[in-house]
Amino acid sequence: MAQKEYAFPKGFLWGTATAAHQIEGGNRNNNWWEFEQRPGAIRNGDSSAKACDHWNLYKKDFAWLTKLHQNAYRMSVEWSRLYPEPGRLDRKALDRYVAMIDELRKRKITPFVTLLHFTVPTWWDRQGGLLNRRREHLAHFEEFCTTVAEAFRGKGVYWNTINEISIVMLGYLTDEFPPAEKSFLKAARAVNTLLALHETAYRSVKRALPDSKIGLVHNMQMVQPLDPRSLSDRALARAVDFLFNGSIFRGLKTGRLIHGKRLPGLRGSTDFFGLNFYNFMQVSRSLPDMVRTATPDPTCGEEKLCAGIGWEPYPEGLYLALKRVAAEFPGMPVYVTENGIGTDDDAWRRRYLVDHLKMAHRAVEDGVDLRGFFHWSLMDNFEWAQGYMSRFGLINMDYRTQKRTLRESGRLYGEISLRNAIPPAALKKFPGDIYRPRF
Ligand code: IFM
Repeated sequence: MAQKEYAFPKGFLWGTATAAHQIEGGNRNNNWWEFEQRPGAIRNGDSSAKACDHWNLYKKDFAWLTKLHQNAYRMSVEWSRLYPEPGRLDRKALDRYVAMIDELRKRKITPFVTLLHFTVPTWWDRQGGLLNRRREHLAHFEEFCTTVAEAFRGKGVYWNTINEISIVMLGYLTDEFPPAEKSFLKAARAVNTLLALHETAYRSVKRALPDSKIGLVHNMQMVQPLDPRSLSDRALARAVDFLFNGSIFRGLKTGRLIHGKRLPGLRGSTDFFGLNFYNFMQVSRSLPDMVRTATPDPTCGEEKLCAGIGWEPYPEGLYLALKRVAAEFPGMPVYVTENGIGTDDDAWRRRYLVDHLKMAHRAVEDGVDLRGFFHWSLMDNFEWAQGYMSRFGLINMDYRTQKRTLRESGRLYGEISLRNAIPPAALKKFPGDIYRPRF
């Protein structure tokens, strides 16, 4: 039987994704930098001080994009770098970001720019941060978004407003994110502020650049009851799904915040959907912390604990997530704005990539208007509370020397981008069925 061809639609975007704080180095004016100073907050005491020194090495890093035949790249602009103090714009920093965008364009790479990827300026955080939804407080973000939009005018940028509202919310449910508090009430309030920040970004960029394409980026959590026969597990799964996914979808569709009040301008405030997909969540009151992100016996290549973070791959979940987005937002273009695995086992990374792309392809065959795929990430980087231990890159980082070395997975991804299809050799190497967790 002839081998199935996994070719993607013409004009498909192939990219990698990064975020300023994780790669640039030198971002000391935001809430994450403050969090990093807390003893024990970051694994092995790692710090983002230098990270990949991308702020200085961006040209070299972008040359890799060309070598990998990329036609798109997702990056973020660091609000605290442009506005280290309220109302004071650092023009030199802005010029550097403009130079980055120009460098990408010179290389015929479409930039996707995220306006808020986890970090907020320290001064803004001290004024109430994500718990303050007052108009004057949000106006600072509006100023930042307008500045960036005007600076990037005419440069063919696609815009991502906020990265992963539901993950930022974890700062109010777990110790892994700042401010590391535990309060459902505050978590819900933070989600509302983040939705308001999304609306602010959408409105500011549209006002400055009416023709621009702007989308929210959502990390879809596939939430399942640990025991599908248990009423209580099923009820918990529904509640958690609403908190992580449903509240965001409903906000975009109806303009309602988590408590049901309407926010003017929120309804319909996304031109495309940015989907980040990594893992699943099984929930039950009987589990420690009520949740687990890997089955008791995952395969996961050499490492028992997938991703070093304990996430078990779930390729089929990407297909299901894409189908859900298409059902929630019929006819809306979708981009997979992140997908990848933190592992030292690069063969496993290649399998992960191939398995997920097969599922993305299946969604396309089913009619999902998927327009691009961004692998997380271009190179290993500062993985937040996990520090540098979790390696997500197509490029290996030696943090001591700043030497970058292309991994086999990088070569494979380059070939996929060049062919706009999964190459036959990769299909042969990772044949048959995708990896399936044993739920
Ligand atoms: O590194 C993060 C990124 O900042 C947001 N999405 C998930 C990635 C892997 O954890």
